[in-house]
Amino acid sequence: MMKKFLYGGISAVGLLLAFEAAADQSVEKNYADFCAACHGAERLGGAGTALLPENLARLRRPDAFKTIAEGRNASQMPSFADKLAKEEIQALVDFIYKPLPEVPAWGANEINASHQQHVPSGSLPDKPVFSADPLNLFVVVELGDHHATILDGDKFEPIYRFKTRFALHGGPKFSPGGRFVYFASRDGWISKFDIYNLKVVAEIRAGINTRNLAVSGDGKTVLVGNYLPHSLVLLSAEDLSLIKMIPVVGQDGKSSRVSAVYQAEPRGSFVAALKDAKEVWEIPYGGEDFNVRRIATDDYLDDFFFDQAYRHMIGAARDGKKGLVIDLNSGRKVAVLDLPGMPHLGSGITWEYQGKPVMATPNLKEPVVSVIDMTTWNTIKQIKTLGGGFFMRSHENSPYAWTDGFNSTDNRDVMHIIDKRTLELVKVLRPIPGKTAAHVEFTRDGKYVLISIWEDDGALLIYDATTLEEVKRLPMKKPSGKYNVYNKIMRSAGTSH
Ligand code: DHE
Repeated sequence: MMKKFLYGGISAVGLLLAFEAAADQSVEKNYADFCAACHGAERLGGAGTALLPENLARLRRPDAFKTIAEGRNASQMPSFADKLAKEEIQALVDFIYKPLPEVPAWGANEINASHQQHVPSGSLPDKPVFSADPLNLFVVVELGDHHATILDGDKFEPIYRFKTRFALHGGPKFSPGGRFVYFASRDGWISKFDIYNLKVVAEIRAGINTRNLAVSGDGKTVLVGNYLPHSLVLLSAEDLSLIKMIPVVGQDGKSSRVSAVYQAEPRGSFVAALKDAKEVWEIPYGGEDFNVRRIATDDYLDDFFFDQAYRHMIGAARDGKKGLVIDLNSGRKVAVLDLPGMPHLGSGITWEYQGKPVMATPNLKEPVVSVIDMTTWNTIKQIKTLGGGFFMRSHENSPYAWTDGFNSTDNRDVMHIIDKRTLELVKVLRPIPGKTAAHVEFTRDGKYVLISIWEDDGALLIYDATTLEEVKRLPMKKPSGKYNVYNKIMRSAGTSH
């Protein structure tokens, strides 16, 4: 028989349960106070990722502790060491590795039920309702209040501003002619916007926690890669109706998040990298089967991009120091790249240097831009900068490549200008001293450069790409990425595709 100890009338067992309940309550309160705004009240993700054991397979508990205490490099995750005691952080770590009693299903039924066709397909005029050059428009994502602005790229005047879904991330993707643009929000909503008619025409929720989307080169299909559930979702680009959901399971039988998906038009396929399986999947989009070709890789790939011919994919693991080059024809690794501080790989750009194609990317954790010869895959130069950078952009008509210091501690307000002919840093701009400057995109003709001042009361600054002088300033709410229709649909070597 269990011996009972009484403390002021409460048994030891009762006291223990009361302690546990209080601890649970305080961890839940801490989660609600410090984590839920980004990671979701139910840990299913929001502006931040889903925090469930099935999504934390690659993060060891001590690293989770470190992340909460110190923040996560190259993300919006701040440090909490000054707000939470070590025991509280440890309790949060234990909390996020506890399985949820039930993870909500997000299969075909839920996806279909979320589908909203606001405007019947084909019912709107196929001429723009504005006079600006439809190929020199910019879509500017304003994260500050979850809006997007359609901007005239000649006059630098906003044409239309509209509310988007919560927390868009990654580049919106255009239909082949540039009339439609597709957005993905971190919480799974895919929206199709008719630029000519300035209307959201269809929406669907393809996942609970989504990575990004790609639109096929023939404009017929959209592929969405998810963190939660572990799935790829194929949609009709016409009305966003569901074609097929593909559960993502590696050769080892374990399910995996999707790191990123892109379309490779010259190959007629989508390519997806998996986050928890050392595999890349290629999915031809021409037929109706969408069968998966699996390519085994040496490491996990957290993101990737292609050479201009789409023969090679260049990927990197978030925790690695190396990039991998995979020949998509043979399915084999052909080179290992020296990338000292992990790129946010969508940042890579290419150009011709001394008759050879080169790729360049900033590194998030090191203040250098790596320039790599794409014929030998050797590093030609590491150009020193004032801080780790997120994004890099150029244009075929400009001798300069621009990169930020967004991931540095002291130089988030700088913009570096590199001469592509000499690989020298030729100028450092501080557009607004003390204010974060990030993400650049050129106009269609390469004559102007648009920069974000990444602050709630931020701005879009327009620079002359030759004189490097500011010519115009437009107030905006934390503008993040901006995307030029022409440069994107023509797959300019100076920008992301
Ligand atoms: Fe991004 C693109 C991954 C954090 C702003 N980011 C991408 C893409 C990937 C990616 C795979 C390419 C998708 C595409 O364009 O289709 N980003 C990641 C991360 O793994 C990382 C480091 C952690 C995470 O939170 O997921 C990360 N990214 C951020 C941010 O913290 C940024 C600065 C603010 C935000 O929105 O959360 C940010 N990412 C961007 C932007 C692009 C992007 C603006 C599009 C760049 C482009 O020009 O195409």
